[in-house]
Amino acid sequence: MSDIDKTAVTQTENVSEKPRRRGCVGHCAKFWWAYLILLVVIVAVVVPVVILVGVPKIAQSKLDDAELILDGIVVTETQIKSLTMSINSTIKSDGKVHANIDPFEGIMYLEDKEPHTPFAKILFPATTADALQTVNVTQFLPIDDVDALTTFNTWLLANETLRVTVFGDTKVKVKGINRKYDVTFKKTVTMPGLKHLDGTTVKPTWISLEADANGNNFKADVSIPNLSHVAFELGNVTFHNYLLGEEVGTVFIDNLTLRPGNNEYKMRATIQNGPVITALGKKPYCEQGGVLPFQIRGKSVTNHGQSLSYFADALGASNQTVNIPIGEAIKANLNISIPCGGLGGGHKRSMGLLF
Ligand SMILES: *[C@@H]1O[C@H](CO)[C@@H](O)[C@H](O)[C@H]1NC(C)=O
Ligand SMILES: *[C@@H]1O[C@H](CO)[C@@H](O)[C@H](O)[C@H]1NC(C)=O
Ligand SMILES: *[C@@H]1O[C@H](CO)[C@@H](O)[C@H](O)[C@H]1NC(C)=O
Ligand SMILES: *[C@@H]1O[C@H](CO)[C@@H](O)[C@H](O)[C@H]1NC(C)=O
Ligand SMILES: *[C@@H]1O[C@H](CO)[C@@H](O)[C@H](O)[C@H]1NC(C)=O
Ligand SMILES: *[C@@H]1O[C@H](CO)[C@@H](O)[C@H](O)[C@H]1NC(C)=O
Ligand SMILES: *[C@@H]1O[C@H](CO)[C@@H](O)[C@H](O)[C@H]1NC(C)=O
Ligand SMILES: CC(=O)N[C@H]1CO[C@H](CO)[C@@H](O)[C@@H]1O
Repeated sequence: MSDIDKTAVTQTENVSEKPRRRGCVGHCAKFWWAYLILLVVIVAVVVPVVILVGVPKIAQSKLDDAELILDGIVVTETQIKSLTMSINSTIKSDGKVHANIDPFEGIMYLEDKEPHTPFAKILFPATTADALQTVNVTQFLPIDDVDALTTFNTWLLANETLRVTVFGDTKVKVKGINRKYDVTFKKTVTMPGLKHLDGTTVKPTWISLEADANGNNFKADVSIPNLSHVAFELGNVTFHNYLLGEEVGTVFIDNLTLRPGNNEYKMRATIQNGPVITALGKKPYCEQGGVLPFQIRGKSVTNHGQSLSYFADALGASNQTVNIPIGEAIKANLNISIPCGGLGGGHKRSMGLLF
């Protein structure tokens, strides 16, 4: 009792004005119970307000200040209705608040595409508020919204950068306080996109006027640079192949998985000879050794027998121009050089080209 009494007195000394101080002793002694009630009220009201409002606010603002970095995303076992997604991420904060964050389900959506529609739901594990921590998750992901996933893939493929938001409700427990608070985890990350697979190069290795057993008359080494932090297992991919605005054939790349860095693959194609030979005889191509500007655009993606529209439609949304040194390959493989103005009729007939 005396302890509380003393506290109450101390309280009044701080509160009271100096001139009144002398009178306090008697006054305070007489109304000690009033001060006690005041103190109890302060403890009863202010402390819970701090705990219920202040701490969660601090916890939320610390969480808001933290930075999420997506170090890598790997998409494998791609099927029509599901895929496996692995994410390596780092959360950076000032580390000043010691807290534990509960596991939570975070949705991911494109920040710059309204309405915000999740293309993935990821279960994030429990984390602490350490200054730097890595959060790596691997999970089986049913595809709930194939349109949203296709849009994400399309943006990832087309854009130089894209903003992805991770959003989820979770709870935080601050060290020393015996309860959990609701907080919202919301982070927008800018990630590099694939820029239409810019920089893809195709080096012909074999060219023939007659198709092989697969129906192909063209083979090449293709190098696809990956500017993003995302890797995906695509499978067997085919592309429409255009030359000077006209569709001239189909390109195939088998067992394709795009990874960060250079992706070296064999490609094969079935291409109409006529339009290629004609183009080679045209200016400016005949003047620069026959480098032709082909355009390719995704046509189909099949992985282990499953047709994956969320990749095919994304790859099919845009054309990528690839300059291919066809003239050189024809010279090397067929010993034919095509001059400006094209081959004479006799030459064409002897090559079996009637067009
Ligand atoms: C995560 O990091 C590990 C270890 O460096 C690596 O083996 C794995 O491929 C990475 N995964 C992703 C999704 O980047
Ligand atoms: C998590 O991923 C990072 C790379 O982003 C890697 O350095 C680390 O080893 C990974 N940790 C585990 C446990 O796989
Ligand atoms: C990303 O690419 C898509 C498809 O090409 C386009 O519609 C969108 O405006 C781009 N978004 C940004 C932020 O560049
Ligand atoms: C791709 O290029 C071809 C031929 O130039 C054209 O017909 C087609 O409309 C283009 N497609 C897209 C999506 O740009
Ligand atoms: C693609 O993978 C299959 C096995 O999954 C294999 O039989 C085939 O030879 C591979 N094709 C190429 C071009 O690598
Ligand atoms: C690609 O096609 C080949 C031949 O049809 C097949 O052997 C292979 O398994 C396919 N690869 C994938 C990943 O579906
Ligand atoms: C290429 O063709 C020319 C004539 O058109 C001929 O003289 C030359 O021997 C041929 N070279 C080879 C390697 O066949
Ligand atoms: C983000 C990333 O990994 N980019 C790489 C893409 O490929 C080029 C060429 O190999 C690398 O230089 C980049 O670092």
